[in-house]
Amino acid sequence: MIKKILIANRGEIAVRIIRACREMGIETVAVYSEADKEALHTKLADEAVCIGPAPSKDSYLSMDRIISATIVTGADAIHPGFGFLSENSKFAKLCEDCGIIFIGPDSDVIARLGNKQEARNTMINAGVPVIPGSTEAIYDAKVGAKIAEEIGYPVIVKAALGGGGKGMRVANAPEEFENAFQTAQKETQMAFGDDTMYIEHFVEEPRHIEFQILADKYGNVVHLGERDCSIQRNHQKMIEESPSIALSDELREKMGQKAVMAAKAAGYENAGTIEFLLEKNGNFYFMEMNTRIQVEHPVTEWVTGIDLIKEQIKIADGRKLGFEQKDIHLNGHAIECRINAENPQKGFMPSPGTIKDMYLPGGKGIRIDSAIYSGYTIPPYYDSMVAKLIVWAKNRKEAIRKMQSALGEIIIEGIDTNVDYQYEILHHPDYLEGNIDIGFIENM
Ligand code: MV4
Repeated sequence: MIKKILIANRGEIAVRIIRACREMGIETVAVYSEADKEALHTKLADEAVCIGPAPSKDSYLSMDRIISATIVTGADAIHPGFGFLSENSKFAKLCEDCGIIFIGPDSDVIARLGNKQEARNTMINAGVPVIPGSTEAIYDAKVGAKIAEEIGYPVIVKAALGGGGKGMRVANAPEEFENAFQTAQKETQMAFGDDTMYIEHFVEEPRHIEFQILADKYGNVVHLGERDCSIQRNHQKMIEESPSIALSDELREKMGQKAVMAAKAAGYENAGTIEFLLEKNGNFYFMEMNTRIQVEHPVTEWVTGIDLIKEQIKIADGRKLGFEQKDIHLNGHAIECRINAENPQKGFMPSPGTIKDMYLPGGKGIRIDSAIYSGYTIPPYYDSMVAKLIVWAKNRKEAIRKMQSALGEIIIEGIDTNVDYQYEILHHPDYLEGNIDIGFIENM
């Protein structure tokens, strides 16, 4: 049985995991960098181990140091949170080899799904709809151009090891292909030390719809409905909601079934997310599978009533899922706004520094997941997300009203934030109508 968990992360997600552990009677170990001595996760955990200097590569990305801290403190398991080592198959393998429970899927499953080209083929074989495109790895622009012609323009060239928008280029016509391919491939080589590419038809003006799944060690898989994550900027999500108003009950059931099929085909265990692109005509396509807990998991927690972090821990501990698909119902509407320390007026430039004073809203249907406090100094080394504001109400209209009101109450002094920008989105006529796609921010 898991008695002690080391949390290989920082910020609000580390705090979120510590809280879940405490409620379950599990001891917690925080790891922190020299820049995070005063961080909330360092203070809240039962034990805290300094694992190195501020730069992530010397601390939160240092596999040896994190494994050492786990062994020294006698923790049974590691929760990787999101980002950092959470989708690193080498790290998961290292945990397995050291007899430490990695709270996530098997290392080979992470590796297989991390290769988007392989993941695509897994889904084709499983009967999950994928975007029309190549089925073999492509290394050569000439070969690619022929395949692009067969797929039909516009096409998008993607990195097999990519995701999150890196190593991706669109070609609208044959004369753009070679340049798009070479640029994407160069970027891919630089970012991943690999130049394997694949090509898909470019889907225009889709929504980003993702399905949350849970899978235990015994082959039980359920989906927990969807999140609409179309409001994003440069592949950074800003607002997420559940359910999506673009889905009818019929479409939800169809996509949910495919999400479960996808997880089963991958031999998946633990919490995961199937990303789909949804076209205006209702066609949907598998894009990627994320093998971690996600930033936006609270909206799913709120409409399903299921604590996803606790479920992750229970699954890793070998427990059977305590519910079936028929037990899961989406109730009401939840919206999350990510609060970042950044200046929208200055191209969203990060704005680290000391929080001189702050006031965060509360009340019925309002949840804040954050790791900031008055007097805290946000270090410049890590992600700029400092809080998540999540609201719930019985329908979308009321949830929007609640979010508008809550955003209006936030005071964070001493640093710049995107709160006013979020407030603007929450009053935009297209957002209010639910008339959104992945181009929303760009076209705002
Ligand atoms: C696409 C696409 C359109 N067509 N693939 C962006 C990140 C990576 N996960 C894949 N991405 C996309 N793939 C095809 N065939 C559009 C995007 C895309 C996108 C997807 C989801 C959310 C925001 C996005 C912003 C720009 C592009």
